[in-house]
Amino acid sequence: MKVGFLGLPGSGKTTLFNVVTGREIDPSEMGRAETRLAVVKVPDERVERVAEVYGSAKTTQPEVTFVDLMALHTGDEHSRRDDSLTKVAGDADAFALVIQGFGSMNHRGEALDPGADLEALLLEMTVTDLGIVEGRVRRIESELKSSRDKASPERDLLLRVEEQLGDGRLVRDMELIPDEDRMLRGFNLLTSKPLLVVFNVSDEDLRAQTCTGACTLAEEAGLTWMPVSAALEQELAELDEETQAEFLAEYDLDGLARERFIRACYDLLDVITFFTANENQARGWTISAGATAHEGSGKVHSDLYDGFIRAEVIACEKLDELGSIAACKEAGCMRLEGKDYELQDGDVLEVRFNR
Ligand SMILES: Nc1nc2c(ncn2[C@@H]2O[C@H](COP(=O)(O)OP(=O)(O)OP(=O)(O)O)[C@@H](O)[C@H]2O)c(=O)[nH]1
Ligand SMILES: [Mg+2]
Repeated sequence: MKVGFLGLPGSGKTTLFNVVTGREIDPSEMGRAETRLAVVKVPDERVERVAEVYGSAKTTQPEVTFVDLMALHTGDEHSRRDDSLTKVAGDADAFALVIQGFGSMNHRGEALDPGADLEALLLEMTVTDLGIVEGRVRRIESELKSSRDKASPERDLLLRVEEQLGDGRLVRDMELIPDEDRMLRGFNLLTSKPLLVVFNVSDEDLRAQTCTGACTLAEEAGLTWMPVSAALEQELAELDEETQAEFLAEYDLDGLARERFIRACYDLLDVITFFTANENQARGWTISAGATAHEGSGKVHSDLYDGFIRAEVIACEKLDELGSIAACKEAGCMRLEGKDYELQDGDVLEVRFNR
């Protein structure tokens, strides 16, 4: 799973990235344009329990990749739009839109207006997508000119996308049939991905768990949002657990920004975790809810995917309760499932496959 951080200049992307990925603060990175990438283990204590039952020598926690992207500049700040952002950001599964809600002025020296910034950011993403779609439509139409066949389902779909974007709506809100969805996926349109709005707010707004003047706007756009204070959390990361707990209690927050953010990404993407284990290693894997045992096996290794016969599946709670594989087999809790079995959160998977 890969989540990209997008935002206007100076909104706090790099600070939040450092908070979420637990990286050291490097002042020379502030305001730098290139993208940074970090893989974060998302500790799931169930991995340890699975390892215990299997006697695994080592454990590997599920991973999420975060990408600190370059700032998006709004319309008049740059002369030429290109698809470079889509190139670096395109393979993200979701975007966190980091909006400045602290201080009294934005990066251009204007009065702070997080709502306007959110609108500007969405508009910029929309315009970027429009550029890609229009370019493709033009190419298809010029190809059609020299061909006898004048029909193109791709062009028809792209024209619908163009209309959606032209109306200021996001591609992810379009109703698409699976074929259309597949056709669009290759374009990696920014507004086709799940979006999480992160308001980087002031102390007062964090206490009130709001972002003055902007939350309703996010809600109207159908977007999930959360308040954080990246600067505060950065300081907090240096302190001991007791002080952190006091802070969370005082602000009535159910976790550090890092935890709340990762949880929100999981919810946004509807992610579940499954496990694999043998005597060498117990490992957690994340996958979209609704994925099949076959798809899960592909996350682990392409050999398992290609040679998939069936999977033995057991809920990790059951494994924990009964204490051994033998006991699980005896109790009949170990199920044989085929390719199309829908993975459940907490499943431990043993794939039988042809080598
Ligand atoms: N008061 C306050 N300042 C913050 C907060 N988050 C970031 N800042 C400050 O805002 C400035 C910009 O923060 P960055 O994290 O570099 O923002 P960015 O979005 O990565 O900026 P660019 O990469 O230049 O677009 C820095 O001076 C930060 O210290 C916050 O929550 N509160
Ligand atoms: Mg930055």
